[in-house]
Amino acid sequence: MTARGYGNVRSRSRGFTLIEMMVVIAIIGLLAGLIMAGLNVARRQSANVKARDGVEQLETAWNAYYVDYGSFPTIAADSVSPGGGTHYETGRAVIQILRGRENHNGQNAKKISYMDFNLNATEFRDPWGNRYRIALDTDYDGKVTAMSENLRLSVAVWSAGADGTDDTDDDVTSWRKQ
Ligand SMILES: [Ca+2]
Repeated sequence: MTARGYGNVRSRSRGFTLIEMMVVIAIIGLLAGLIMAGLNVARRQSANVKARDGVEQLETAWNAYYVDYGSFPTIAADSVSPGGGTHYETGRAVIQILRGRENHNGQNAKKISYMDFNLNATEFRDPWGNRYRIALDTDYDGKVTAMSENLRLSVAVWSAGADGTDDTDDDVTSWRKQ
């Protein structure tokens, strides 16, 4: 009895076989893969939250601007025309107007601060490095066109999402609350 028990202890302490080592390595690899996948999902979600925050801040800022002034500025400097209709990007002129510290061609003449930006910021980019897009109802017909959508809104703001392309599933928009 004693001798056999001793033998069992010896065989248990002989270490891992090659197959056992391979199984352990495979399991570690699998776990590492799962952790990396989880981190990627978390990173994507946090970027989406950040983009939504930027979109909502810009939407709120422009709506407040309209309440204060009763009109929208026409911003030649930051105009873009993606697929028809004039839109604005969050470049220098938009930032100057919304931060309200300096005067941009008489726009925001009361110098009201609608949004905070870094002191030296000349543009405002989404988490994927692209400027936000803004559509303002500058002809006051109660509608704006944003990407391929006609919206009964006076302000529409969006980020093109991770792929940097308008009108794809990953866009973050002020009118679709995902
Ligand atoms: Ca997109």
